[in-house]
Amino acid sequence: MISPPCTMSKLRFAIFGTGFWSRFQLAAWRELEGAECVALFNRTRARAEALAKEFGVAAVYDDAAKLLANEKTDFVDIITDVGTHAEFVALAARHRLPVICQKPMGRTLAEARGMVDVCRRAGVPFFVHENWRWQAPIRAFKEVLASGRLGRIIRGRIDYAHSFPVFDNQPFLKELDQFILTDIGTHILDVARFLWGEAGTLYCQTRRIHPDIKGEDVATVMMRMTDGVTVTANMSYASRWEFDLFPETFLYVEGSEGGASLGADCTLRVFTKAGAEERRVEPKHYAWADPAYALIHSSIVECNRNLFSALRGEGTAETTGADNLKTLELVFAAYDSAASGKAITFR
Ligand code: 89V
Repeated sequence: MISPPCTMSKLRFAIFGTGFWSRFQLAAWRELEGAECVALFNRTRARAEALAKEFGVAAVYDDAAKLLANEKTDFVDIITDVGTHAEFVALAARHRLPVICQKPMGRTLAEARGMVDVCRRAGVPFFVHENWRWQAPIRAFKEVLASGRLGRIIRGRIDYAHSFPVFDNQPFLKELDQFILTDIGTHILDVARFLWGEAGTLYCQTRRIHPDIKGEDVATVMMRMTDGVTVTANMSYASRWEFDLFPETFLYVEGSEGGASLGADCTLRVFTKAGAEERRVEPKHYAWADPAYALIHSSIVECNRNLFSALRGEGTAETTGADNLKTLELVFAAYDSAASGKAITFR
């Protein structure tokens, strides 16, 4: 059993859902002083019991309503499948509890809007656990953009193309009618917004290459951002490269005074008239991380840190439910565009 760190004035929370992702989320919470998981809920009780035993969580439930009725909690962290997000967010809101929900927030834009609304009406903070933008190399790339060194920004590109068998650890992904845009597109289009602001127009093409999955596993999204920058996002779980660098995201930007790229092995390269510089942006390594997902798992800690500071009233959360609706608007517009073959205009 892993013993909890010594902390003062803790916020007590419950986790709903103890599948593949929860153990990393729970381990990441333990990196922060002041957060204490007091109860786990899972429909299959045995899975919650196993996780509770390993992490020393006191209470286990197979009924989420009972958990909230019995336990004193300060917030809820929802890590269940997307089909149950709305129900559990509404339950937490009825208990006047702040709530964190995994991505994708909802199955449809209407459902997600309803979730934001339910929390707004209950007066409870609502956050989406959108961790991708918290990856250290992506934060470093953003700093280069914000420095102004590249001059006027002309074009950006995001590449996330791998052949890593995501379905092995998360078999439910095979069953999704809408796959890559809801699973990775939520992350990648959120990164596009984080780096380059809001989109004015969007055009998308999708494909299915794996024969044994329901949804699309390739998506190409092209956007014109409101300030005129053109951004292309290439996503694939069917592309075989010489070296599969899952889960790295490659970034490129062209500016009037220089450019930057984030490439293999988290290598950040910046070039201007003054010359070129290159460095590796090493993400923090945690012993509990799955080596295949280490880059993402370290970003869970930073995402939790940001949301936790907001929960404590000490900082501002980046990925509120309201903010994440703008990312989901892009995701679902991408499906609309792929179905119609037409570009979508937002504003
Ligand atoms: O982080 C995620 O959303 C995961 C994975 C990287 C495997 O797609 O589902």
